[in-house]
This record gives sequence, C-alpha cells and structure tokens, in this order.
Amino acid sequence: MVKQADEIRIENLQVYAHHGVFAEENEKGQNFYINAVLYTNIRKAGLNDDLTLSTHYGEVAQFIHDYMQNNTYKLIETVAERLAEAVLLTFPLIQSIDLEIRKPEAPIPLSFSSVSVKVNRGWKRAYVAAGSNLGEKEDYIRQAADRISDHIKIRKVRVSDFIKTAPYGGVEQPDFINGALSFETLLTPEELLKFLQELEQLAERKRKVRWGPRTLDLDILLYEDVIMDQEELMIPHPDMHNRDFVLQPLAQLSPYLQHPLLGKTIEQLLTEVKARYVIPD
Ligand code: A4P
Ligand code: MG
Repeated sequence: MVKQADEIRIENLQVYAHHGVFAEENEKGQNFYINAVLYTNIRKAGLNDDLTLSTHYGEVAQFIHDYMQNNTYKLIETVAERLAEAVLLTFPLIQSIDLEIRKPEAPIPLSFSSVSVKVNRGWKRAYVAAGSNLGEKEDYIRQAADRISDHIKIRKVRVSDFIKTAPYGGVEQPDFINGALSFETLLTPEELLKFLQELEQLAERKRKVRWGPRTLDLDILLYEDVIMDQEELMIPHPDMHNRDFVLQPLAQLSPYLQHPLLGKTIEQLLTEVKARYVIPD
C-alpha cells in the first residue's frame, strides 16, 4: 500500500462533553481538546483547487465535535478508540489518523496542565489464502469472500481466480480449490484471525463435518509488513513460500508484493517453487 504522507491537521478543537468515570463528570461535563492528524493524499485536490477531491476539515471537525457530544464514555481511551474508527469509516480518503484526546479539567487534586491519550489507527492491507476440498468447494470460498466483503471494517476486497490443486502435505485427500484475497481492514491481525475462524466454523457447521477434509481453510498470509511469531498467529504464514497453490493466486493479485522476511516478490517465490517441481530427465 502507498503510505499517505500528506497531512490535514485539526489542533485543539474544543468540545464540551460528558466523558468520565465519575457520575459528576457525566452530569456536569467539562472541556475536552482534540488534536487530529489525518493522513491522506491531497495532491489531486491541490493541483485542481477542488475540495471534492480532498476531505473537508470543517466536516471532520464537526463530526468529531458531534460524536463527542452525542456519546458518553467512562474512559478517554474509549473515546479515542471509537472516535478514530468512526472517522475512518465516515471519511474514506483518510488512510490513517493520529487522534489525541486531552482532558485538562480531569478531577485530579494536584497541579497539572492536562492528561491525554493518543492513538494511531488506520486501514491496513492484508492477504488471505482460501482453500476447500469438501462439498461445494467453490461455493464455500465464494461465500467466505462475500462475508469478508460485507464486513464493515473491511474494504477494497480483491479476489483471485480459483484454481484446482492436488493435495499438498502427504495426507491422502480430495483435490482442493484454492484462491487468495487482498483487502484493507481496520481489524488487528488477532481480530482478523478470529473473524476468519468464525467464517470457517460457519462453513463447517452447515455441513456438520466432524473430521476429515475441510470445507474451508482461511489463513492470513501477510498483514502490512508485520512479523508475528506466536503459535496461534504467525505472520507471514510460515509455509506460504513453499506452496504454489498459495503463491499462484496471490501472484495474480499482487505479483510485486514483497515477502517482508525473505525480501523476494511473490512472483519470484512462485518461480522458485515451480523450479523445484521440475523433474530432471
Ligand atoms: N495459525 C497460526 N498462524 C496462522 C495464520 N497466519 N493464519 C494457527 C491462520 N491461522 C494461523 O489452523 C491451525 C492453527 O494455526 C489455528 O488455530 C491458528 O491459530 P487450522 O486452519 O485450524 O488447522 P489446519 O487447517 O489443520 O492448519 P493449517 O496450518 O491451516 O493447515 P495447512 O498447513 O494450511 O494445511 N493442499 C492444497 N493443494 N491446497 C490447500 O489449501 N491445505 C492444507 C491445509 C493441506 N494441503 C493443501 C491445502
Ligand atoms: Mg488454517
């Protein structure tokens, strides 16, 4: 994904609102001050002098103001989290946001100028592999792709062609249908895994399959340049570079995408895997 380096800034926006842990704060209210940096691309708007090609800072400021007044939370952490998400879902040209919520009148019986929280949130690009070797294989993958597209925190979904592949890994089982997806998401890697596992459960439950080949396997291949090494979630997927049934559909979507650990493009990795399959005369 192209990193958006341009910024639109809103500084010290004052909002009288009712967030706080204490009942008195919720009843009486107090002043909050908001700093927001909106990361976006303003070149087209700048060259054409056209506001419709950018994000109207007045609308964003009003949105932040109204959101803070129309909702009441105990924690400014929650204000920051929910508000950042609401801004990103409402203004599509904003790729990410730094959002700081300051509370200079917080009920602390000490001398201080302000307390605050600051978050950075944004749309992240993720790549997912899909496989099925039971029942209406293609339907399972197609249905999962539809559910992924329908998720409110997922956008710009691209789906590869589906390919028929021989089983890999030594277990004797039916042929697979495989495909790949790319999208942008506000979900963290852990949240994305949980969502994909729910989709797997949904596919399996329908068929009441207790064991045997899987109706649906959804694996996270890549998530931005994130490298994670936990048993329940490894990113990049540890075996993706050895699997032509993963690399081929992925290369169709993003041939020049780089594997963040191996430093090679998907196309290069696919060429290498294919070369290994060539049987010498
Ligand atoms: N897990 C760790 N990292 C990840 C990640 N990046 N994405 C953990 C998803 N899950 C990840 O997965 C087991 C555990 O891996 C999860 O609890 C998760 O926390 P699973 O899908 O529940 O179980 P599984 O399917 O037995 O494991 P896995 O690793 O998905 O299986 P494989 O290795 O992908 O094997 N041949 C062809 N031609 N096409 C295929 O699609 N698929 C398999 C499945 C075998 N042969 C195949 C194909
Ligand atoms: Mg899996």
